[in-house]
Amino acid sequence: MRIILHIDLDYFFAQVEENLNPSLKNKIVVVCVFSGRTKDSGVVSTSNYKAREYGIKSGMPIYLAKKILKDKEAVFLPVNHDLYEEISHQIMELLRNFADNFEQVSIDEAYLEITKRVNKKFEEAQKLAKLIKESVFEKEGLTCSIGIGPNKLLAKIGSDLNKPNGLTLIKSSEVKDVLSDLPTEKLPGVGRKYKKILDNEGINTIGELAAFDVNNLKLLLGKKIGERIHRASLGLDDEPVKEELPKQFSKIITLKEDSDNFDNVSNSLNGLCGDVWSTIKDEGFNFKSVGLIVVGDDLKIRTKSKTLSHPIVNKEDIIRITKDLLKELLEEGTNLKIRRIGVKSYNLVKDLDQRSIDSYL
Ligand code: TTP
Ligand code: MG
Repeated sequence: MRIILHIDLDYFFAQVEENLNPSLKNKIVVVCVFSGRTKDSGVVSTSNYKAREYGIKSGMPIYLAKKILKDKEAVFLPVNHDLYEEISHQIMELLRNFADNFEQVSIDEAYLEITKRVNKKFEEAQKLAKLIKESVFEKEGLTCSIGIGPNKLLAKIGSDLNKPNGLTLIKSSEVKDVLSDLPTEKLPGVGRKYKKILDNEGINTIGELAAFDVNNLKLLLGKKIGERIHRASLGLDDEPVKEELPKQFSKIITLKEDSDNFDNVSNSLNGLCGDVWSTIKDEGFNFKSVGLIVVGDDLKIRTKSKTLSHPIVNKEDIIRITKDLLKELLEEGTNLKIRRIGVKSYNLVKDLDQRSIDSYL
């Protein structure tokens, strides 16, 4: 038997903004990714729970959110990604210390296997989860929601059930009671595509999914996915909690204006390379490959990359390489007008030297 926690910070970006400026706490707050093209182009990144009462959601166009909230006193803020990354990093390092095994899954989410630490006892796990919530609040002033279960699946479902500031335990014996009436899309792995297929079959709840013949489900969704979703509907999941090395780091921006001029475009590479470089160094990696990503005004994506035989050791090298790649791309003479440009680094290796130095500090 395993005991696993899933931790998800509540309205993360918006909660950070509220902490930064406490006068926002009673207001409707919408954090936006402004694309910079026109005043309101872009999408909602996230919003606080007051905004959600009006149906404001991640991914919604900003103009639509503004329309819905036009008679309300709402605050629209631009994302401050560096700040959220930094706070996320601090919290993840804190959480890691509470786990036997740790796996970060997104900027504000992680799984902690705590089986050994709590002697396989759910009551102990609840105490530890409370302690974790207190520690995160004390250190960063943020609330989170925690799900506890015998596997990742039930922990994840649990963390979502009583948001915000929730703490929810789902034991195997409670699966039927807790899951049966939930809509199928609450099951991790059932995205929009599969939900549609299930809806067509009249399967709307997880209980109905669990009662559906597994062989017919495999015919509908494919063998592997059908099997996995059937098991999930019964609360079963064997996925281990394990830390994965990231495969790449990248950053992409939209230019203020489409351009085919090398000087105009290459200027933005200094900042992009600087950002990718500092993220990688902060995370303790080296890398051997650099890629340039370009989206044209035709919205087609073009990439060019270079792999070296040894890790890249200074920021100027990545700037020089991406500028060379940009030059090559523009010289290919395809009338390319660049709309978005990005830099990625991959073929990562752990920067052991840096880690060992850090650990002595
Ligand atoms: P989520 O955990 O999905 O959302 P949340 O933390 O804002 O709210 P909840 O209380 O429901 O957990 O995502 C974490 C952050 O990731 C979120 O604060 C902003 C960012 N994000 C986007 O920028 N775009 C998106 O479409 C989503 C879903 C999240
Ligand atoms: Mg969250």
